[in-house]
Amino acid sequence: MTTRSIDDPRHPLLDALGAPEDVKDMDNDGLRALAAEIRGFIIESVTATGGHLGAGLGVVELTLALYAEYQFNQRDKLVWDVGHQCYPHKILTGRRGQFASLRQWQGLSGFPDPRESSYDTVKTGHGGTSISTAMGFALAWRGRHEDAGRKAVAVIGDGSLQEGSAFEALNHGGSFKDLELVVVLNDNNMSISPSVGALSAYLSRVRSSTWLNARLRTIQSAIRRIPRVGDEVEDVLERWYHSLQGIIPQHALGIIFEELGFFYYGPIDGHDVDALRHAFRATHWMRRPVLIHVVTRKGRGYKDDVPEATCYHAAGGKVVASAAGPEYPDQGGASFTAAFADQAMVMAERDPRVVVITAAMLEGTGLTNFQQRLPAQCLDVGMAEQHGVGLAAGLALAGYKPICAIYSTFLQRAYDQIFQEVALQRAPVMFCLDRGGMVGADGATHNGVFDIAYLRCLPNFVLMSPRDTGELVQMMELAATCDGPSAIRFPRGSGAKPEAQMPHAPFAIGQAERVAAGEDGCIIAYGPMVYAALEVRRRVQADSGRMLGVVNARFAKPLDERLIGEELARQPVVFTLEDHVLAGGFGSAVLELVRSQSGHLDANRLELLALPDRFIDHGQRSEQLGNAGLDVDRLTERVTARLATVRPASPVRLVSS
Ligand SMILES: Cc1ncc(C[n+]2csc(CCOP(=O)(O)OP(=O)(O)O)c2C)c(N)n1
Repeated sequence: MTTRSIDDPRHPLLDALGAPEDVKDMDNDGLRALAAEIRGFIIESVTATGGHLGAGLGVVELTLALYAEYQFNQRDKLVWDVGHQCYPHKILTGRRGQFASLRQWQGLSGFPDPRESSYDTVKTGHGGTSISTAMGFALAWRGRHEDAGRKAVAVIGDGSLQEGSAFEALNHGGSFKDLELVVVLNDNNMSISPSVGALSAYLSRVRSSTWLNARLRTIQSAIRRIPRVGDEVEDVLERWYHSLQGIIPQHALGIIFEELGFFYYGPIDGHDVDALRHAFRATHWMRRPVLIHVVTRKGRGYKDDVPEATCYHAAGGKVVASAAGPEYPDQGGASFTAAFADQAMVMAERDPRVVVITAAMLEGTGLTNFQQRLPAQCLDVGMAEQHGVGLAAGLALAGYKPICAIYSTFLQRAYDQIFQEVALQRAPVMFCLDRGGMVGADGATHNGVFDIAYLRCLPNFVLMSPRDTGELVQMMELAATCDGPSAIRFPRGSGAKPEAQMPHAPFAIGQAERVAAGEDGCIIAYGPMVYAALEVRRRVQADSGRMLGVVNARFAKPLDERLIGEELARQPVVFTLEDHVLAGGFGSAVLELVRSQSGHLDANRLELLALPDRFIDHGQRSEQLGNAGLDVDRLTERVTARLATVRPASPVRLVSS
């Protein structure tokens, strides 16, 4: 690890800093120098470990100014939206020494986590939630009459502000005239890629209102000359702002937010510590919802002169060696994401009715090239999963063939749209759920381990998961023929290399595949866990001579009742295997099948291998799976232990693989 010790001579101010409140004793020159140290530390540390680089670099001054003006651990509360920008906050709150372990197993989380620090209000990773949470604190204080002068501060990016839930919170928050809620809008005109949509265009107009900016600078420098800013001056300031509304273009004063009941302050330069501190002070006396519009540059300080589309949203970092070995199942082939995007392009070029929908995840879902080549067939709806799914339903009902490319974890946002707009109408929307299963370094907020459960209970859905990238292509073709909704889940990372993939025979909806024969038991695996099952089979045979059959389930709904029923009827023990929680998952579906045919099938022969009923933290996927008892080593142990309880069958026969 290249990260320096915390006594690095290049960070004297950081070394001298005790509690984050110490920044209150620093003058603004000192804060600027501290900002430079923090930036240098983040760049060096995060380019080594990997992690969210750009967002944190953009809010260094903002974080310092917040800590200089508020009292977060005692009086006020700070809620970061998404949380990927919290590295400066973590550094200030005593976690600098742990940055070498960032996003590694049992290391520092890349997101806020109250288990790490009492300065972290909530554990987050999904966007659009901060205003609601902060408002909850503000309302609770108000209800207990503990709110006087106490601020609940939400820091939200312009990308996350597009989430429906953020708008819902603005709508509700603005209706409380006396709520001590502060929303800091961190506007860098970026989501992961450049922000999209009408709100983004509006914010651009506000930002470019140079006339207004010039006046704001005048106001700020006038106030700056006053040693202690009294209520009287602030009152004048507020009236001045309101009087400006009559004479300048309305959009320039954040009229949207004003109309929603917030006092709007801005736009201000989010890298100007003086301006930030004055904004916080100037609004501190106000007993009403306030929105402070701060303009920052994402990735500030890191190769500033190199224009980069994603402003270094995330840095890859070096591959961190781990005792658990390489990530599993990362088998050296093309990534599932790339295979999905290539196939989507093939289908879209063939049929102009095919439209892909992404919710601010163009890069993550592999669709950048698609968008460049077929822009008319690629809709980036912004960070708005609910709308994306509702839109897909409408398009499908109108004769289009929408493919919703949304990560398994983020699709949770759109659950009611999936139910009503899609399932209830039997709208033929194809969901392609990337990051199904353990995702690694992003951890518990991002693991996509609930989708089978939340989709399987909805009538009309077909659920499938490919064993490899070749089967993903087949499944997308099959899903395109469905007359109702379908969902294909596939994992992060790469599958088996093409030459290592088993042959791909055509198949129909609900048809599983026997990939290896054996009479001592059978593993019915879902998705890429099929390759893990084959490896377990190999090891079990080598260790004990017992031969397991392996079935590629392909479908969690509808199940291949005939094939699975046959295995359950003839094998001494049947294991189901999935990278998903036990409750409601693929194994649960098989158990339900057994119960529905209890006259014929014996539930005691069934053993469900799935994720336990707890959240699993960040680390490499191999470590996460190991912790859950689902890596190949532990699977082999668990399967061997169960096989020891049943009599071996003979003779052993090997059909394939
Ligand atoms: C509900 C949800 N959808 C998608 C994401 C993926 N995501 C993480 S950060 C991000 C962009 C956030 O943009 P913004 O709020 O403007 O913050 P910035 O990174 O620009 O500082 C997205 C889309 C997420 N975290 N949560």
